Amino acid sequence: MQLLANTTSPYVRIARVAMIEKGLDIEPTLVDPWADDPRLRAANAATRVPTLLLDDGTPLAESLLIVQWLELARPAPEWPSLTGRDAATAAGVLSRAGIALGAIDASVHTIITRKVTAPLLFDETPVGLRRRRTMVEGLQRLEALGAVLGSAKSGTASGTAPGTAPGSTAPPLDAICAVVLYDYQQLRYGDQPWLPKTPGLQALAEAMRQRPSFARTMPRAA
Ligand SMILES: N[C@@H](CCC(=O)N[C@@H](CS)C(=O)NCC(=O)O)C(=O)O
Repeated sequence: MQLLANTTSPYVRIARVAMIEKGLDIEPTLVDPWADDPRLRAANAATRVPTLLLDDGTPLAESLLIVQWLELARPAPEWPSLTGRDAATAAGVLSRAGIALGAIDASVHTIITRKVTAPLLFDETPVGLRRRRTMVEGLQRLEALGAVLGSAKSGTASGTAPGTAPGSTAPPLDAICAVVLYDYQQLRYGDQPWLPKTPGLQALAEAMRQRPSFARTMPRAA
């Protein structure tokens, strides 16, 4: 198995955290998607990270499809469930994960568009401001959901008794995505005055760093 990855992508981090929580702690193969790395291009028509090559050579693109495969390849109860073991739990987890993913998409879109619009700053255009609003509102909504994310982080979705300390049990997908969003925002926009203070998310992110899955995948600018 080979994970084609880079050190900054929040999508890569979602896949890596999920893999490590499922016991698949493989060293990523670092590639630069923007340099059209031939290994990435061969495996993924979109030439994007993450791309996971399974042992039989099957390439899996898209972070959430990798998570979907992991749920089947390493199912509960042997492994932690990342999305929940019943439809009602999964609905809550996936709904909250969707808020974080919308903000992650807006965040990455802003960074990528800066590459092509410079020196015009995309951020101040109507679309750029819309993306910023998505980031701000996404963070604020997740912050307001703190208690619910708190129950997710204590392992409710994976069937673990609620009330355990943050970071002490495997987090479901909503907590993974919320923390990936928070840490990516700090890396990319930590100095921006518009970035809202989200002390609940900050505490969750700091607690999750106790886990190797989060500590070893902290985003680093290339
Ligand atoms: N929806 C994809 C997004 C992946 C993605 O956009 N990855 C970026 C890095 S953050 C990339 O490889 N970009 C290269 C490109 O767009 O050409 C996922 O969830 O995996």
